[in-house]
Amino acid sequence: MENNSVQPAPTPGRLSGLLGCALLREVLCSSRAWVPSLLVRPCLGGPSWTRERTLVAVKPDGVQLRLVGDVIRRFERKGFKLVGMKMLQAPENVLAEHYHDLRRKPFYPALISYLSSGPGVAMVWEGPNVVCTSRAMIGHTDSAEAAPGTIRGDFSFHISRNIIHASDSVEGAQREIQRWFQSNEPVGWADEGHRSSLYTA
Ligand code: IDP
Ligand code: MG
Repeated sequence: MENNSVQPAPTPGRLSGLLGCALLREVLCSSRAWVPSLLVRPCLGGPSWTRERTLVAVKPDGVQLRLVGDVIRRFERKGFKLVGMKMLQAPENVLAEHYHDLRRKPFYPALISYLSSGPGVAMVWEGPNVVCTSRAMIGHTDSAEAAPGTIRGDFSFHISRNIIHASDSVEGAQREIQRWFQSNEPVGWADEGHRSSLYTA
């Protein structure tokens, strides 16, 4: 039987596919100014197993739709580690601080009203490249454009009710975790499973 284990050498067509993939990763994860609303942490190059934490929050519409479990399940199945979680009715002043950059947008009053309309669930997730990966998992801000398979793509159809928040940069994640959690609330725990070597490399 033929041995298929050797990868074929890049042909021009295959090379352009690889470049396309690299370009997509660059668009999703680069810090360039032309994609400010996406991600600012490069996924390409650099240390692969940087330990990171990010803030993920199921918004009030996600709680109403009983999606908290689905969100947790997706992040756990991905292999990320849940180190903090609480349900809270977000105070308007903290929401105003959180969305300070959007304060002049026409939708801002409705956004604050929607997010303070009921309880949400704030979580801290830890893992290699968790900031970048969680942005990919939640999908495009505009649910109408979010790909199937992403959380917003699967559970929401409108930008004004897009189910979930995730920090968009490592620095932003640190600020947001401090905003929504006391310093002693996230709990680090030893990972003794098969992924432990990835977290400590
Ligand atoms: P993100 O949540 O994907 O990071 P941002 O641009 O930071 O997107 O916007 C924060 C939130 O503001 C969005 O998740 C969404 O709830 C809301 N939002 C953003 N743009 C619009 C809009 O055009 N109409 C209504 N709500 C919006
Ligand atoms: Mg944002």
